[in-house]
Amino acid sequence: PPISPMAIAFDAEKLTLSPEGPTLTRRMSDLEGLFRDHDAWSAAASGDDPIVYTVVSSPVPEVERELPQSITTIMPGDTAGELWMTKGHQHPDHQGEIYLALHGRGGLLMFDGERTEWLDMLPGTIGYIPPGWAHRSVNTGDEPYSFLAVYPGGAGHDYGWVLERGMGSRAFRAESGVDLRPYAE
Ligand code: PAN
Ligand code: ZN
Repeated sequence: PPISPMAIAFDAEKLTLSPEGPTLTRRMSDLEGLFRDHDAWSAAASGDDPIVYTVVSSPVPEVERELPQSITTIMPGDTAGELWMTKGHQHPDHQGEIYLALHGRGGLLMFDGERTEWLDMLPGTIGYIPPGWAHRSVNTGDEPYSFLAVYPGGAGHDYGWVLERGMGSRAFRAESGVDLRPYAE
């Protein structure tokens, strides 16, 4: 059954939602096949296996016609220079999505299978993900990067799409913040 209208308290300092739904934690070992340097990834995954990002959800369920939200926090870091990032996914039925940057510095990398787009995400930036664009978030700074996502409950997450096709570009640490390089290089 659909849930009732509700207020969700957002703490802008702690970046928490209350009430809160499930929290997802992704460690380095959950990110197999994503970083360019497989050996560096493998060493980190089998070593201290750091937390790379967390996703805190609101209680709104991920079902058709609902409009859930979540806050993703990506830790600062890089693996052989490649900035820490989310796995990235495509929505199977190509629904759009909205991100609002809350804290830190980040980027929103999008790929439609041919074209790549990069948006700098600073607190207050709304990043719009149009239908059919796979999306990955990257922490380009030296503190945690957090953003709110709002998406159709039936959107789903196709991670295989990104494993198969990549994201067009990869984001590496640079003095200016980020160096975007073609995926294959
Ligand atoms: C976001 C992402 C979240 C984690 O809520 O799911 O940032 O990224 P991955 O799902 O790629 O691991 C979203 O885009 N939802 O649709
Ligand atoms: Zn999404």
